[in-house]
Amino acid sequence: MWFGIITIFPEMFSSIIKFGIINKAIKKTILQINFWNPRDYSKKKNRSVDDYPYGGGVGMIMNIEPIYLAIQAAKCFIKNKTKIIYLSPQGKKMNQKDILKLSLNRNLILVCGRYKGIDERLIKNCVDEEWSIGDYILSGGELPAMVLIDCLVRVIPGVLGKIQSAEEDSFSKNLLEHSQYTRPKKFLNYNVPDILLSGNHAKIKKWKLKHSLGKTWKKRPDLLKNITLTKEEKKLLLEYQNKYKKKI
Ligand code: 4H6
Repeated sequence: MWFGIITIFPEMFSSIIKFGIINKAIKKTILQINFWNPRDYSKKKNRSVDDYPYGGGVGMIMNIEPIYLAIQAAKCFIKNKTKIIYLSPQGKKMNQKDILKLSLNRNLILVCGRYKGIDERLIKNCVDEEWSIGDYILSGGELPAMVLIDCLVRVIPGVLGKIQSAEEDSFSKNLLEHSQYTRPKKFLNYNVPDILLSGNHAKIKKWKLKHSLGKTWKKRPDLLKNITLTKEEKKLLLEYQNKYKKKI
């Protein structure tokens, strides 16, 4: 997958490029990231890329031209079909389903706004999709762009290995993961649930599903409204709920 990033702060991205699975994916050439800085396309003496808003008001607005030219340069570089994405608080709030859909693109150009955002004419005429990472305000689109890249890279086949398919299973079911444990079996007086140490794979599978359902019911009941449970799943959740109610 290829990303062209339009940003006045390309250095911010070193935090994700240098570490973890993004770094690994770049080394494996599964992932390529290139930058275009609107300042390089500013025709003003001081390389400025912002100006006062028409109609007055506080703050500055990013000029259309430097961003337009930066996008053109990125398009010329990649040549192939590419979608232009704008990260903004006004975009559609993205979820894992949206990520899976976006991951079908080979190339994406991510436009990172600063100041109070970009001249609307650029968004209307040059942007294909506007996305938000959540209902809160950041000082720039760079962090949302990094969030999007991280989400996309980990669903590219061959980046995560085996873990991924398992993880996708639980997410495609729209459930939270069950609790996880590792060595030691006992720490202070805290124990690992007996079933997980039993070696009985059928029982363990049931336990995992039950606790996946139970966790979702306890922490994110809104997710349960979107799915229909099988008879077996209903039974397991009921068992979990009865045990939980006895404890409190
Ligand atoms: C575009 C337009 C995305 C980008 C305006 C971006 C939150 C998200 C930005 C702005 C972002 C998100 C600049 C408007 C600062 C408010 C950059 N914030 N803003 N939720 N900020 O995905 O002032």
